[in-house]
Amino acid sequence: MQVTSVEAFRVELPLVHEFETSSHRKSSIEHILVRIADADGVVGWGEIASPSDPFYSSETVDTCWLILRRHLAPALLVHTWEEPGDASRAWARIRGHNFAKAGVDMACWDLATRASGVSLASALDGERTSAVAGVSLGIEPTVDDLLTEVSKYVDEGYRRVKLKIAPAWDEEPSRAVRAAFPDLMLQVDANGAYRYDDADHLRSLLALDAYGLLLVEQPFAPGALAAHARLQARLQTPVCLDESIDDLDQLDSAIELGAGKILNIKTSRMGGLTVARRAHDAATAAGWQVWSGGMHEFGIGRAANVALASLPGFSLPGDLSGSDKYYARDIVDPPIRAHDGEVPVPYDRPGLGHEVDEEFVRSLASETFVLTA
Ligand code: OSB
Ligand code: MG
Repeated sequence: MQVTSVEAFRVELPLVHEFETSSHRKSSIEHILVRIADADGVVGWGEIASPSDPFYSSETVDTCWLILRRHLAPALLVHTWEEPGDASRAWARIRGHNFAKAGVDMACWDLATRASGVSLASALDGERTSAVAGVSLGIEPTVDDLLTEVSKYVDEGYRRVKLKIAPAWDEEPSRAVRAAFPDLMLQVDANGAYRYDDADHLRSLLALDAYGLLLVEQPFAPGALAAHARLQARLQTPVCLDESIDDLDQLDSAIELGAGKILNIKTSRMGGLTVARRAHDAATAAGWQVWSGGMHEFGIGRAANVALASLPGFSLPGDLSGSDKYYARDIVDPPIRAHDGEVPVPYDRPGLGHEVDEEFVRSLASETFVLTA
């Protein structure tokens, strides 16, 4: 395959409900949408789901825009590839910038699978017909507000809820949600807000064993693999890594150290579907469980996450809610929806399985560029 044009759009959508994590609060999300085409006019779409601020990772929308325009798009335009899994060879020399890479990699998978008329999920060797969905709930002003949010999604059929936690917002919300929903699959995500060497932090984390959680996600800073291993040795609840794992070498180190038992696989954080699929293979071979995480994706990135979650090892519910949890109007048709807490995998439609509303994307774009071969 040979990509002959790369077009990019900066698009911002308002969130239906403000989202707060241990680091900050947001009311809208800006992502970069990537449209590639080949000489036959086949089109593929990808989404660069980097946050605007460098609080989750060092990337931002601005750095992604720059790397895409200056490095990734030019490299792709001179690269010939057979399989979508080989497209990423175009940028093998470029270190880091995984969110930017993930959007281009996704567009290549979409283009190749549309060209051959197969679904992305079947091209990835997916098997699951639906992905069990879970919602990720931000830090709320009060525990009562949180319980209202949890009730809303439980009533909609979601069977798993993830709570964002931070020091001083951990035991109380966990206890309250567990008391109100004894059978709910419940897990927490600290986004690295704790330190192993802080006695209060450690006490709060160890206390979480009382609430029957599926997992505790990323308690410590990304580089703190040894601290995660020390915590896992003392905690019954499985430790899950998110920000710590950007590539397969870090995953190898985490497995070797026993820094957890579960991996949150995000297409964006791992630099694309190609690496994410390998992470699934390596983690499950080592006896870790995996699940599909999200970055508040619009419909393109969300569809890619659903396709990835069709792989057999995705045994835990993902952050795969319908796009209506976040956005009143999405940029794809049909929109992505959960039914009884599950998102169906569209094996019967080519590529991502959802058509991009190009007119809507163009009308929303605050900035665009096109590069051609
Ligand atoms: O840590 O999983 C995270 C959103 C933005 C940045 C980091 C995270 C998240 C989420 C949202 O938890 C999950 C979703 O997209 O539903
Ligand atoms: Mg996380």
